[in-house]
Amino acid sequence: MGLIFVLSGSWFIDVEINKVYCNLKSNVISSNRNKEVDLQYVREYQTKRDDIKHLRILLYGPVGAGKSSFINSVSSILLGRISNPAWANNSAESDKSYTKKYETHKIRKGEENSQTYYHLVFNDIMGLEEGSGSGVHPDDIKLAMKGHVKDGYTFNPVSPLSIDKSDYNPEPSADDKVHVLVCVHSANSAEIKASVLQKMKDIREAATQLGIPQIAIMTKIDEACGETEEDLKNVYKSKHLKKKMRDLSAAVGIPMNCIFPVKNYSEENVINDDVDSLILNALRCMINFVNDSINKT
Ligand SMILES: Nc1nc2c(ncn2[C@@H]2O[C@H](COP(=O)(O)OP(=O)(O)OP(=O)(O)O)[C@@H](O)[C@H]2O)c(=O)[nH]1
Ligand SMILES: [Mg+2]
Repeated sequence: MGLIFVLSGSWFIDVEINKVYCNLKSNVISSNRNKEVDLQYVREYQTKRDDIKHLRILLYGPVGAGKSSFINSVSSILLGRISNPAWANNSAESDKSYTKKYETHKIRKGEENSQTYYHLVFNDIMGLEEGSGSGVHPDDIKLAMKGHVKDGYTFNPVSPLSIDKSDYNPEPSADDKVHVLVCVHSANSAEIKASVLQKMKDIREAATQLGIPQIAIMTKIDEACGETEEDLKNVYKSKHLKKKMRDLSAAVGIPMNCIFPVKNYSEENVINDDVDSLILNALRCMINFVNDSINKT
């Protein structure tokens, strides 16, 4: 079922933040040891429900926040080499037309001829933008959460998918529905604009009503401050990032212990343990939240 969080006063928030920071800090200190454990956990994960073959993870957030890069990064970590499935089948990254399509990204176990997949799938969507008529329509995200949006559907910022369209799935299975909603936000961006924030709140409320667990990923921590640019292990020492996470928590109503700072693979051509550790920690927590939720229903 959905997680209900109450942020009641700054004293409570401070205590919670400090507790979370202590836990996270000790995690990061032993991060490389945890990486192998978390990697194995994610690779071997299977749901306990017969009707749900894979966890469906839906990413949403402002344009350019790093949604597609997060999917690419997870794929790279699981494959052990840089891979960019969320940018596949597209002429050029700068074209961006592909971001308008709803697509399920599965990650193959092994190389190209393998027919088996990890039990996590990702749905990447068009980014949220200011005002009506641009960016993904929030109603489309709500339909996607319920499993009504078929793969290949092209988002239309002006009007959401309707029941009479062929891209509308009238009878979604438990597998088609979204199992965890991930808000993606950049640590290196200015305050979220009011109209985007309102859309994010609507989406979150709909997810809560549907009993979908929610977390947030704070991307681009490598660009947000000198300490993390120098060394990602400084992530929980950085006062600047702590403030950014606290601001995000207050703005979107996701508690600090459900916000995960990460750096996506963006320019690298080899994988890196510090990048992997932070992302795997986020994935592991996602899986745990979903398990708590789907095993109850
Ligand atoms: N340095 C750095 N760059 C990042 C990170 N995540 C994403 N980027 C870069 O930010 C840009 C936007 O990333 P995308 O993954 O396309 O963002 P998106 O949210 O999918 O964007 P839309 O689909 O247009 O809404 C790309 O140039 C990425 O390489 C990160 O953690 N660190
Ligand atoms: Mg994208």
